[in-house]
Amino acid sequence: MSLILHFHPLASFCWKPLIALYENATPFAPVIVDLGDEQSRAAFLEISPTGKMPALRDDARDRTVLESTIVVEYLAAHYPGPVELVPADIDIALAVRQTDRFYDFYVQEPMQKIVGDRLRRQGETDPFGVEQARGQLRNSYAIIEKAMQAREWAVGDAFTMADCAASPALFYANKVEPFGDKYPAVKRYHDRLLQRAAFTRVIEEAQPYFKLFPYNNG
Ligand SMILES: N[C@@H](CCC(=O)N[C@@H](CS)C(=O)NCC(=O)O)C(=O)O
Repeated sequence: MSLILHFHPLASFCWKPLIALYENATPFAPVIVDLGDEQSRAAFLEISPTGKMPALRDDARDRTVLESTIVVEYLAAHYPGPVELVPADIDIALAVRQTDRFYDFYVQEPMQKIVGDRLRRQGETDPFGVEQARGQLRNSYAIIEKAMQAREWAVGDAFTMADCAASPALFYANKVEPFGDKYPAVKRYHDRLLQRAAFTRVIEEAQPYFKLFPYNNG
């Protein structure tokens, strides 16, 4: 098998390339990284020196690709399939990249801050930072609410890398700062993403690990 994805089934940034791989039925070998296991951690640090996942190894092309967005870009360029993850039209591609950045920086990052704080020891938490992160999520929801009024997918007329980024970002953000009734277009978009077979599969595969998620509510 040429492609090896190093990831963890619960890790939100890892869901982006997983969704991309499943969308195009791209064959790959999965390697689950356990950062709590000395051997697994040491092996992973050889591949990804920052310790951040996902990482994609492509033996056929002798490449190691880091950063979830770059992994999806790499798949789009070298292992294309029926779902055009990064459209050929440069203006649409730029909008896809911009939206992918939006979901990473302004949805995933504040969500990670809130989750990470829950895992801190007593006395080491950062309530001010968490409140700021919640405010940033609500601001992002308002931006998405406006953008998604009449849209099916994040950019253009078809599912792209931007939707790969939005899927885990909205899934986990909704767990830590629920959309409630205030953002119906965000909820509709999230529901649409949940109906994609690739995303359903990723969530199903994460089920055994959800007990480790500190905001797990079933
Ligand atoms: N910018 C990176 C972020 C990756 C990231 O934050 N990954 C998390 C999992 S969702 C991770 O590796 N956490 C392990 C750690 O920080 O020790 C990307 O897009 O790949």
